[in-house]
Amino acid sequence: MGESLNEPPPTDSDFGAGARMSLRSELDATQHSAVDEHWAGGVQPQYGVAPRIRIGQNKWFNLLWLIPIGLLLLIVGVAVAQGIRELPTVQAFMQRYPGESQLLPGAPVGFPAWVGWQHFLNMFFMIFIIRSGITILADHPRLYWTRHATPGKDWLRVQKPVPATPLYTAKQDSITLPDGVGLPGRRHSIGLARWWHLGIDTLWLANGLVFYVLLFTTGQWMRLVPLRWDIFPNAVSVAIQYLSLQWPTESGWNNYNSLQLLAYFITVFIAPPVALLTGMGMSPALSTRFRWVNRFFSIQVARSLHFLVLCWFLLFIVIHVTLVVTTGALRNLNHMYASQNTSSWTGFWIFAASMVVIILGWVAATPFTYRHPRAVQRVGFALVGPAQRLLEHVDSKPGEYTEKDISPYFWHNGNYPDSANYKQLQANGFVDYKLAVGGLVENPVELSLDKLRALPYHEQITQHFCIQGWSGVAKWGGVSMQTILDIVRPKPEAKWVVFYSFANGPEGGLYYDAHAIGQMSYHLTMLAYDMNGAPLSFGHGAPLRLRNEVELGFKMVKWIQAIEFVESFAGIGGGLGGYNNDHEFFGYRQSI
Ligand SMILES: Nc1nc2c(c(=O)[nH]1)N[C@H]1C(S)=C(S)[C@@H](COP(=O)(O)O)O[C@H]1N2
Ligand SMILES: [Mo]
Repeated sequence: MGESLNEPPPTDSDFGAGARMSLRSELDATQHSAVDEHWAGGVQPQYGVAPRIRIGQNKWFNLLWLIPIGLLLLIVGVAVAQGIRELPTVQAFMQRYPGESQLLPGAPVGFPAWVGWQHFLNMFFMIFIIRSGITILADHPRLYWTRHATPGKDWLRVQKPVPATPLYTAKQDSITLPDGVGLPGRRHSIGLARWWHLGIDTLWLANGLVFYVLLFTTGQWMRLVPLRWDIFPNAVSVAIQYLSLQWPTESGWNNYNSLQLLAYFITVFIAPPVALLTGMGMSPALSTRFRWVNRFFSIQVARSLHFLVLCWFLLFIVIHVTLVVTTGALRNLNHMYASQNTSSWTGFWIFAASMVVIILGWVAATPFTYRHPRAVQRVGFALVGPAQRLLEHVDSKPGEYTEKDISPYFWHNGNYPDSANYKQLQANGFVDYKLAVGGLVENPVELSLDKLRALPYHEQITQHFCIQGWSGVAKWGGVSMQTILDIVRPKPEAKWVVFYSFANGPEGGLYYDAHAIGQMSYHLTMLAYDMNGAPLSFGHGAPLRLRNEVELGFKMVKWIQAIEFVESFAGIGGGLGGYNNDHEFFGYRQSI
């Protein structure tokens, strides 16, 4: 990219203090502090449909059918297992592989108290993680296997097919959950759900790390890791025993049966790392930086796998709880809650007390979130903010995606502009449009589209990551932000760059967003007036929009009317660095 300018910087007029103040006065300055009926512009609840999986091109299988089909398969499975159990070869096999796992010599017997604590904390954290995860899914209730989010190409949806309505937005596609299921349940509450999800994740991962360390320093790991090949035939044997309804004798105090060991191994050592990696696979900053990984492991593959990890955990929880209850509940509860191998009621009462804590947490979480959203935002940011800030320092280069990666469908999102001012500019093909750039700069300017087009052309093919979960690759053409910086020359005090839209946000007041000035000179930060080789359309932000590829989509203001360099965003709008932060409790940095 040549950054040299072949014409002197245009300076026909100033975006002076008065103009900036009048723009600021068009922002909504309310300090929103609760989630109520005005939420997200008074968006009406909209429930989804029963989950459906796509079969072939366009046939959809309703997953509710799995209930009768599963029951039928279970009955058939029981009959088959009972039948084959009578066969001499199967009997010989089961004699040879009775199902118990053989532990290494020196493996510990019984459970120390820390296992009980870790188990409780893990359960406690997972409730919030799972519920908020479901709310995040509900914000774009579709899953895909390619990096595109093409309607009709989803492999799973919990929503009707995408309507053909022009300018249908991803926000319109989001669905409501019952408040006791989602965390929170309200439609498009993803901002708050993410603080829960990512914040508690850090605690869950820390707990897991402590668990790993303790497992390996105490030898307890030997009870969980398949160390001998015969664990697999033994697991088959256990499966036949369960299915034929002649269950193996339990001796979990000493060691687990082989199937149990495999299930625990997956749950402790496979599922959590996969959850972490697939979670990070959805980060724009990471995906843009590690593009070779992202080629195979795109955000949508990551999101789909992340969902399948959830399915594993849910399946595990259901089977685990069922078996704990049906295979000597009191003894099992004593193992985990009282570190003793008896059939007394001690473990049960400790378990019951822990359930009271869990149920209280479960019931209180959503109402608490609606009443104290700023507290949820603050705590969440304290927990995950450091990781988000770290990832913002990746200055990726363009070039990984090519024309053939461009998405056939690019979702629309957000609130469209409808001011008279904008409509008039639009009606005249934006010939009267002027981008005002001012604030803490040496050389404030107003740039017409012609002047913008006369500046060095910058083009990039990049992937857009909407916070809701959809993605799309497009080719953006326009002006590098570096070029704008070279023209206006920010003063040293300038720390933030505020982009003002012509459009209001859903609750009124202009849409705006503040970006750290450091990111403005990144290779992939630009003002786009072209998309996929054509002038930017109305829906995608005509005449000008921002691209900053280390952040989530909501920060990329469309229909830009002005750019202001400031020292702090505290006095702008609600003071939190962006419309979504002020109104929907998003964060001002969202690289994950
Ligand atoms: N002015 C304005 N800009 C906006 C929004 C908005 O509501 N108003 N929505 C944001 C969100 S949430 C996303 S994901 C992208 C969507 O851009 P697209 O419609 O081109 O896909 O625009 C962002 N820019
Ligand atoms: Mo978005």
